[in-house]
Amino acid sequence: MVNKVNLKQWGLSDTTKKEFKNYQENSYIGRIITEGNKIYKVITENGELFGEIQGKFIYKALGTEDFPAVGDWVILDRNSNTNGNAIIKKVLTRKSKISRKTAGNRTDEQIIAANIDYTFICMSLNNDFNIRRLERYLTIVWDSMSIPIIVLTKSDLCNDLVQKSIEVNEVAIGVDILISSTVTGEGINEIKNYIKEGITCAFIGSSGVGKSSILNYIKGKNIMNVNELRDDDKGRHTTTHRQLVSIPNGGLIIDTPGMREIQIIDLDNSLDRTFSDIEELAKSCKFSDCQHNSEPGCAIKEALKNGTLDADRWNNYLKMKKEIEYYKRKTDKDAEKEYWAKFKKISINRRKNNNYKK
Ligand SMILES: Nc1nc2c(ncn2[C@@H]2O[C@H](COP(=O)(O)OP(=O)(O)OP(=O)(O)O)[C@@H](O)[C@H]2O)c(=O)[nH]1
Ligand SMILES: [Mg+2]
Ligand SMILES: [Zn+2]
Repeated sequence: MVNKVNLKQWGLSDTTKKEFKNYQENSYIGRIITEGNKIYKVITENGELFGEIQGKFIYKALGTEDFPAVGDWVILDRNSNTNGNAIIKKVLTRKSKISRKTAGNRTDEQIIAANIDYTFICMSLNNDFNIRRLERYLTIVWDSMSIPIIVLTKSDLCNDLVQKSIEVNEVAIGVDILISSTVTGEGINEIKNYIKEGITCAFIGSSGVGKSSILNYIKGKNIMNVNELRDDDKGRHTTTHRQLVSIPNGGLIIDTPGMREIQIIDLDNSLDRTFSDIEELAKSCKFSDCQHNSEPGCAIKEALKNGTLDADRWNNYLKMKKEIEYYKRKTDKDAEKEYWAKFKKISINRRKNNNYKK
């Protein structure tokens, strides 16, 4: 069969390609373009097809985190739609993911987008302007392992640009800051400069700041709906689902619906809730600081031995705990400094390489 789609243009990296090579029979690779009701639209070498997750996958998933998200590279059991929807067998390792705590009382992590190179944090220069909120968005993006870029939108509606730019600079050391307007066209070329072939960018930010307008402007046609009737930053969400769109001359953009309230994931709490049975069990260990290795009177070891605690579940718990330790280390002060320095360096190198033109 002749390959119609070059997946490299859809962001396929050598690392992901290599990982895919471990899967042989009945395995095809694709990238999630959009999602609705657990049906996924996937781009493959043969074009777009629909995929769904298989029972085993649902069973194994601990939380929404483990489900495929827009931008994910996945393994499918077929490469055409002719025999019904493809089954998504696996999500390949993510190089980055933007996530947040699910609204309401569920503590599951919600993946907004995966495998992103640059995340454009959009904030409008009029009604939406709020430095504290910008800080929270920045935290989310630093944690995602993608590189944040701040886009101050609707410059045509702002008459104290200098003051606002200074405020943003103060909280965003080492981060590129762009000013844009889809009315005057200001800053659009600067945004475009990042979106090169194979590069995936995500637009995040509150509802109504103009994310979809920028995408439409760049794409040169109305891919995403924009609500022309509303005259402020409030009101209904216009974009209702996340979508990965390819840009002429290379590059990919993931448009996302505006976030109403953003929360940083409360990891400890989430661990307790997801594994309340294990936390409960650990309370009956003989020693309160039991590491569940070889201590006498360990309730966990006992439960694993007599089968009341599933070994897989225990291993998942350990894995998640490790991730949380990592996350905590990463967010403590010294690690944070290191983190900023690293991205500052990337940002400087990028300027040197002249990818960034002012
Ligand atoms: N004056 C001005 N208005 C803009 C600009 N960009 C977008 N708008 C208007 O702002 C409103 C919201 O724009 P959208 O692009 O739908 O915003 P969004 O961020 O995609 O919103 P959600 O999809 O709800 O998250 C629309 O009425 C746009 O016409 C701009 O640069 N200047
Ligand atoms: Mg939108
Ligand atoms: Zn124990």
